[in-house]
Parts: sequence; C-alpha cells; structure tokens
Amino acid sequence: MPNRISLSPTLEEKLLSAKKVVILSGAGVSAESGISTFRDKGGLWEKFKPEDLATPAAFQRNPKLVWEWYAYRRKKIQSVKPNPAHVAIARMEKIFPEFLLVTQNVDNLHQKAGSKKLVELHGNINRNKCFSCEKISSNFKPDSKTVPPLCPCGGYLRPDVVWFGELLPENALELAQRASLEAELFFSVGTSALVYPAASLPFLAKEAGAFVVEINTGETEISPAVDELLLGKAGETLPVIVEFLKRNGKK
Ligand code: BV8
Ligand code: ZN
Repeated sequence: MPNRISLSPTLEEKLLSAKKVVILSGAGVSAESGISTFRDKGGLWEKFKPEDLATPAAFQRNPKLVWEWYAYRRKKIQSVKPNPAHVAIARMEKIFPEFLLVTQNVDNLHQKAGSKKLVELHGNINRNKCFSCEKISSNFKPDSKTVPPLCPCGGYLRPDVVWFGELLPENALELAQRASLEAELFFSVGTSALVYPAASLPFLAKEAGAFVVEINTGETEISPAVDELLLGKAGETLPVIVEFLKRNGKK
C-alpha cells in the first residue's frame, strides 16, 4: 500500500506558479521497471566494481567482458517497460511552459514513455560507437563473428555511454547547466547524487534560487541541502504531483 504522500503548501504553490522546471533523473526512476540500480543492495555495481567495467581502461583490458556486461543489460532493458514515474515525467513536460528532463540513465525508458525535451548526460545504451574512430554505428550485427563487433576501421565497437573518467557530451552538460541555473523548480529524482558533474546540478539550481525537491526512497548526499524531501517511490510520488496539477487546472 503506497504511503500517503503529502506535498507542502510551499511546493503546491511552486507547482502552480513555476514556469521553468527541471527534473534530474537517476537509476531509481527505472527501479520500478525492474532495472536494478547501481548502488542499492543488489545494484548493478554490487556484482562488479565500477572501475572493472565502466571505464575505457577496463574496456581496453577486457573488451569482451565489458561488451558482454552491456549486452546483458541491453537484453534486460529490451524486456522492460516504462513505469508510472516515466509516464508522470512525460506528462509534466507538457504541463510546464519551459521544461527539461536531464537524465543520467542510459536505458531509453524516458523516450519510450514519450519524453522529448530531455538530455542524456551519460549517453544511451542502445547506441554504439567505435572505440578507435568514435564513429556512431547502429548497424552492428548482434551475431557478428567477433565480440565486441568491429567498426569498418578495424576498431572495436563500444556502447555509446559515458564511462568514469570520460567527459560528458558537451552540449548535453551545457544545456543541463543552463536550465538548472534558470529553473524555478528543480526535482532530483531517484539518484544517489554521487556521480559528478551530474550531482552538481541540484546545487547549481539552489544557488540560482530554485526550489529544490528530492524524491527518493532514502536520504542521499544532497538531502540536507534540498528544500523538500519527498521520501517514497518515484512511481508513486510523481503521479501524486501530476494529479495535484490536473486537479488545479494544469493540463
Ligand atoms: C567526468 C554510464 C571529467 C555508463 C555512468 C568531481 C568532478 C568531476 C568528476 C569527478 C569528481 N569526483 C569524481 C569524479 C569522477 C567521476 C565520479 O563522479 N565518480 C563518483 C563515483 C565519485 N565522474 C566521472 O568520471 C564523470 N566524468 O567527470 O569527466 C573528468 C575526466 C577525467 C578525470 C576527472 C574528471 C563521468 C560520470 C559518468 C559515469 N557513467 N554510467 C553505464 O550506465 O554503464 S555513472 C552511473 O551512475 C549511471 O550513469 C548512473 O546514472 C549514475 C548515477 O547513479 P544513480 O543514477 O544515482 O543510481 P544509484 O544506484 O547510485 O542511486 C539510485 C538512487 O535511487 C538511490 O538513491 C536509491 O535510494 C534511489 N531509489 C531506488 N529505488 C527508487 C529510488 N528512488 C525513487 N524511487 C524508487 N523506486
Ligand atoms: Zn572505427
């Protein structure tokens, strides 16, 4: 039975007056779709150490292991669908005059739920690029002879995601920073706020005067700094927010 989620009068007022809204999403938003998070118990990383798999050095050391870990995750993602959290976020995009979803997730579930105004800070697991020439390649044949498959230039293909120690896509990060600086209302949803520079965005928004709301099943690094912490599942909390907006004429 979902716990009763109540919004403070300040948050209700902000929801009705805000024109510019930003949502930062993390693995917790996809948890209710059945995708394990990175750092929760049983999370993806628990089985492996991040430095073992999600770094360029790891790929150079053992391209087959890293490619197969991503192939396992891709297969898992193919079998799951967006949950009420993704659907609520896609709905919020239509309600607020200026809205941006900044996701750290690479699972494509936001797009599947209909989100359009989004930036992917850490790339997308469904895209591949060449480890050598960086060319994006979507036409690799899954049953190709070599693992990982080869780019026409002879280099190995790798998932087009941002690994530790790699720079984030410049335009995505810039868009996310600019929107965070202008936001009146900033939501941090389902993220442990441990990974930088994504985790700096709530602070950027707060310093620039935004009302910062965190939605998480537990406390995180940023909980002491946010204006409102809604403890609960994203898939139960975000629909309460959308219901409130609809009840107050925000279509
Ligand atoms: C970089 C993609 C420049 C691949 C990922 C300071 C400044 C700059 C960099 C650093 C710095 N300090 C350290 C660094 C380096 C590093 C970093 O931040 N390390 C951390 C661990 C300390 N950052 C980088 O390397 C970044 N690059 O900065 O380049 C540079 C270059 C060279 C040298 C230095 C700097 C690149 C970071 C991107 C790494 N790529 N993934 C892939 O997915 O395989 S990170 C990975 O973590 C995922 O992308 C994930 O999205 C991200 C964050 O994790 P979360 O999404 O928050 O997930 P997590 O499991 O942690 O938390 C889930 C949360 O949900 C929990 O709080 C839980 O309570 C909650 N939850 C669970 N269920 C629910 C829920 N909430 C609501 N509802 C539920 N149902
Ligand atoms: Zn190549």
